[in-house]
Amino acid sequence: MFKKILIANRGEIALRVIRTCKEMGIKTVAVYSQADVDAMHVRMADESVCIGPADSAKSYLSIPSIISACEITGSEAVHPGYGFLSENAKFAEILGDHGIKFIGPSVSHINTMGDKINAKVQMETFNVPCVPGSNGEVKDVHDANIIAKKIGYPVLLKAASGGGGIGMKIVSSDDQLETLFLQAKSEAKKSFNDDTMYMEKYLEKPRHIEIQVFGDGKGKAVHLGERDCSLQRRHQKVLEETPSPGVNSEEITKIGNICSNAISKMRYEGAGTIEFLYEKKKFFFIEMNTRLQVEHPITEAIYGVDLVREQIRIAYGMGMSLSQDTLNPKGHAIECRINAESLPTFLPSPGNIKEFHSPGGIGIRMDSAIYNGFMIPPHYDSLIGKLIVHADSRSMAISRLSRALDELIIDGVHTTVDLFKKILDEKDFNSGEYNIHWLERWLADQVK
Ligand code: MV4
Repeated sequence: MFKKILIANRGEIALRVIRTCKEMGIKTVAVYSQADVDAMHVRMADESVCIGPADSAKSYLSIPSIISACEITGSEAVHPGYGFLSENAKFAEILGDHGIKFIGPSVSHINTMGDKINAKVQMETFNVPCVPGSNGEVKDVHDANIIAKKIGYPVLLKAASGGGGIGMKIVSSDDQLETLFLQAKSEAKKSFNDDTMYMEKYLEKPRHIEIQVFGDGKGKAVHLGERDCSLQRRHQKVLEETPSPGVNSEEITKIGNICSNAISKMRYEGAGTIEFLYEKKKFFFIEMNTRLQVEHPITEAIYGVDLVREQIRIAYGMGMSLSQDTLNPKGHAIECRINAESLPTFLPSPGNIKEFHSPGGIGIRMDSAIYNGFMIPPHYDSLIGKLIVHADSRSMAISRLSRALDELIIDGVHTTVDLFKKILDEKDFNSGEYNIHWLERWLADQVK
């Protein structure tokens, strides 16, 4: 087994990976920017290396700095976490060139799934249901007109190098098409330095359901059920849960097996998430993520697995310890992403944590890297903790979550904790009848 792993990330996910490494007897190296000198992941790691100034571009996104930290410490592998360089094929490739194992899928799979057009082509070859669309690039306005007429309005323009909603444009009629197509193309060029566009039928009221998959890189693959991520604000997930209250287990088994079959045929290595929209009892593939997701703990809760442990084992070349016939989900899990943001504006609220008390008790997990006296830096995303609850049923998970939120104390900065207390009281949330638009509409009603 690896003797030393470098975690190329910060905050709660760095801590989360360090915890599993320690349990596996693996030494850990933390990297940190000058703004993270007092961060908990630095304190928890066996060794730490300052890799640059607060600016991510010169620290957490600096491939040379991270490679140097690997060389200095003799790290044999790198866990990238999520965000930062976790889906950067160049980073994975350069690590490989230096004989350092990137804990994740192959460079070619990262590249394929990073191009949303190629991702769809790949999934279609394995009969994964996709959103009807252009089946490839939409080259110009003339092309766009023909394809939109074939698909039928409303259509959605998307950037091939996009993801997470950046660069998307909804087109409701052909008189809007030319303007929006040219706008989308120039925004994509600016954001991704790639203006390749594609088009899909716009699904009006879907749920966002993602399937967790895992492969050994040699043809073995499993799925670990779904996560319902429909409660989003401006393409930022706010609350996730599993099982989804809007999909029955037979449908999940069916789509899960389609996904694990695709992963097997691809010889995909490691953890992956296949994202779908779900509408009128049908799944439509939109994207695949080749990283461990923020919301992975709810899957770990109901399956009783440690996905980071599995990632490290596979990266080291050990066989899959996961097998579909022993993966049996139990109960219901919900995750709240707690941000240092003030309500109702959601403006970031960095500052000093005067008091932090984490909830406890049966079925409670709090993944966070804050502590009493910690100064939340303004340079990074505002996620300061993930509260995950697990219980035998959805209604019990909701009441456990309500109790845990009441116990949670974070004083000194504004947080989004109160948002969750209100959501839990909502009829639509309790009935599970929500789609990807519900939260933003509900928030708009709150400020009327
Ligand atoms: C869509 C869609 C409707 N129809 N594609 C948003 C980010 C990226 N994951 C894809 N997204 C969407 N793609 C078609 N053909 C609606 C969205 C979307 C969305 C998807 C999931 C969760 C929240 C969302 C919020 C706005 C739009």
